Amino acid sequence: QGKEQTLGLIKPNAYSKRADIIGLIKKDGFTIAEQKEVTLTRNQVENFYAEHRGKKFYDELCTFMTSGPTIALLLEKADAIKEWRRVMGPTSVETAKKEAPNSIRALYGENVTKNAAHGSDSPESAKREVGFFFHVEDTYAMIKPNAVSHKD
Ligand code: YYY
Ligand code: MG
Repeated sequence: QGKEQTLGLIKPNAYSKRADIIGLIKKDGFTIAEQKEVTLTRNQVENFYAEHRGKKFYDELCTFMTSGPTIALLLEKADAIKEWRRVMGPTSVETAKKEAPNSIRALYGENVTKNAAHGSDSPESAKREVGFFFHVEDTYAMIKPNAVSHKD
């Protein structure tokens, strides 16, 4: 069975728990092919979450996602897209705590917006979202790691 790739994010509210979350990811059998720490700009988040533009939670979501560092992970596993969404748990932390108490969102989420993690939801979104953060020469987003300063 061939491995599949998906894009995982550890969102700003869970940044301080990144070591624990990365431990769970490895325990669940994912390979972390690439990893990058970024603080997203408003424009980058608005592009990343463009499918949600106009929804009532969009502004709060974009503000939250720029509030601190995010860890982007290129995850590999058989059936990685579905597997990572299973490990993350439901979008709503309330639902996650009821239905998937060991999931990342149940353990590290605070509410439906500050829900600790992101995962691509289809092969098409995985391709787009992996390209958003990695293989920078191929993407319009031009997201750079925090550690690299282009002002020097
Ligand atoms: O793919 P997933 O992250 O599980 O949920 P989406 O429906 O794609 O929503 C993206 C993102 O938006 C979600 O992770 C939190 C936020 N959000 C929110 O703040 N309030 C909602 N009612 C729904 C989603
Ligand atoms: Mg989604």
